[in-house]
Amino acid sequence: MRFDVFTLFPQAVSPYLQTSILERAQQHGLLEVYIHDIRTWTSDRHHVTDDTPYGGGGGMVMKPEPVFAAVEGILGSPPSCPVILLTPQGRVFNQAIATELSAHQHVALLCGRYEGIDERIREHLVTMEISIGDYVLTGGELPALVLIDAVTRLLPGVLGDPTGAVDDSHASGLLEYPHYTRPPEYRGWKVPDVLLSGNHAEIERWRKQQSLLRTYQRRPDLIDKAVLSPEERKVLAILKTEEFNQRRENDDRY
Ligand code: JD8
Repeated sequence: MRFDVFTLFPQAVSPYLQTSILERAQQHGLLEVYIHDIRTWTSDRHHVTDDTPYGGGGGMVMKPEPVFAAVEGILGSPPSCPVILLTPQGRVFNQAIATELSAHQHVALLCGRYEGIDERIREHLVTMEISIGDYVLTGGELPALVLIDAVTRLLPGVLGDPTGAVDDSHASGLLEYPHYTRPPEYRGWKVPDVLLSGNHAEIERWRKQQSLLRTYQRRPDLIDKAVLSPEERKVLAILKTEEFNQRRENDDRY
């Protein structure tokens, strides 16, 4: 899969792509990322990329000419791939959107800065708008990296272990069970006995139960959406009963 990232801060984007899974995916030819500095597509002497907003108000707005020149110069006019703008006004990114995007051969990512981009870019160049969540960032570079990371993990052959992606918390729709590694006891804190038992059926049951319990306690919204097996529904019903009984015991005391 190929990504073209258009940004005024290319130096903010490249380092993360040189780490672990993303770097390996590129080495294996599964992922190609081209980072384009929008400023190099300006045609004025001072390489101006932003200007004051019409109508007044604070801040600066990214000018249309360098952005159109960059995107169309690299991808043609009109581009044949989706052109995604990272913006707080976009669809909120999730695992389903990541899966949807992973089906594409080629995606362009446009990173804004300042107060944002001239609306004509959005209207006539951008084909999709994505936000990575409801909090305020400084620009679209981190969102672009988040998107590339999430999508790349879904590409065939990227994760060494082919079960890795399906085991991920948001892929199964449930949160992950707790993980432990050596030593078996640290500062008096013990690893749960079941994990040292060597009984793989028991371990799997424990992990499934922990996943359900954690999701039920921390993200009940995910439980409502998750597709649960009859066995998982049974475990969940028991967890709810236990919680109910626990609450009654507490209530009886007060
Ligand atoms: C792009 C500029 C700064 C500051 C309005 C737009 C995404 N989930 C997300 N949070 N923030 C962004 C994001 C923020 C951006 C730009 C993405 C370009 N800003 C803000 C407040 C005033 N601008 C984002 N995706």
